[in-house]
Amino acid sequence: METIKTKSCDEELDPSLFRPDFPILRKVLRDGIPLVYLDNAATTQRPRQVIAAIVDIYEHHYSNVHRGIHTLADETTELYEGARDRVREFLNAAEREEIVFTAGATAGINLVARAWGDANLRPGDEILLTEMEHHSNMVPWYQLAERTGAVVRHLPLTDDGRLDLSALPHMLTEKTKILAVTAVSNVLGTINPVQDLIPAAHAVGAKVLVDGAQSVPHHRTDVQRLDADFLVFSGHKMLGPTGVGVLYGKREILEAMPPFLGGGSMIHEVTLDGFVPGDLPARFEAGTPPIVGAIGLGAAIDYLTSVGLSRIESHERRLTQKLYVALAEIEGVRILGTEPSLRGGIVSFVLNDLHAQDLAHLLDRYGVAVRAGHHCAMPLHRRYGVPTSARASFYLYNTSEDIDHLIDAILRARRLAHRK
Ligand code: C6P
Repeated sequence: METIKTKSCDEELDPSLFRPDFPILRKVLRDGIPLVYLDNAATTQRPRQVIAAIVDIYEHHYSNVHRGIHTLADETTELYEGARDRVREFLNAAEREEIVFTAGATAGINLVARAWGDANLRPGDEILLTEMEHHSNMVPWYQLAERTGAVVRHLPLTDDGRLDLSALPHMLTEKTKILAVTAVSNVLGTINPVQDLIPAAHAVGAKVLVDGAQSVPHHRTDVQRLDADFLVFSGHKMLGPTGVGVLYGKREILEAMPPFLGGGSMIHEVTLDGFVPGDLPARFEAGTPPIVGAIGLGAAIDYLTSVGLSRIESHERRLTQKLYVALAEIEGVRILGTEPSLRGGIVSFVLNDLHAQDLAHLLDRYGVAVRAGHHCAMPLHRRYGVPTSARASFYLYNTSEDIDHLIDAILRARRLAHRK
């Protein structure tokens, strides 16, 4: 295993120390233009240490898990279950059985909507979402409502991109069976007060699912302190591989849930008459699980832990502050959402004279990678009266110069667009 440069916890994060770990950041695009990667909310890049862990397993240990009685099967099972231990520790979950490996955040939400939702919701019950949810935290609940006759409601947003908590008392009621809310908006960057929403939901007897896709990679998450019932996230947004994610669920809730996917590994016994489901967490990991993905995620957690999440968070806050101020100085720019101190490292914006997708295409000419579109949050964009936006999002390897490049590229893109 390669070593990772660590620094004292309170020292400001210096991205130049970590950038050499990310081979792709050395990529030079056409005409010798260096890559400026600002699309981290979509997916992050991987350090050598994570790539090495993946290569290591394929070269030295690889087999299926939990099945074989041979050396490779034992080694791979040990690595896979070791990754589960890393995730448990990272989230401060009470027990390793509460960590279910999934294909990603979307798969985790669908699992809960199917397994918990189908078993617990009745016609007229309410599912409370918010208007800022990613489609992955909307569509599975709409599908659940269609199956069960439950009703979906949405907590509204303020004009400046926060949850409108004044609506909470009449939206969160005894009818609410589950509140599903993102911890950080993938468009506005807003950090939601999930620590207050969870006790409020529990007070009316509702369960809470936290969509941690944009929070777990950037902010310290303690599921016991939060008292979250469910929390989901994806490995690829935190330096890990694609195709792996995590569903955290409280043991007593997971134990009471019927399995969702059926297949190998999730059973105690199968007869010609039926089956007896297995124990946690295998009950929810039918079939061959994302073995290499999970092990890669474990390596990513090691990397993030050694850098320090609080330093990553402060670093991103500095970058966000700088970008916010610089964008606000450009004429005709509208930044979606709230002030920098209330948001993570995500800034979405629109220009009054250039379509977001056109802007992103032009930025790419200057080497700057941002996302443009509705970011899988169409209702949110509708709420703010724009069909799409451009989005810059940061991670630990982004530098202050990346923002200078972005601003310079926006100004050049605008000039180019108007020259045509
Ligand atoms: N958002 C973005 O560019 P998956 O695709 O399963 O790894 O993650 C889904 C998901 C769920 N919740 C939130 C808040 C998210 O941001 C995402 C993924 C990416 O914003 C891809 S659309």
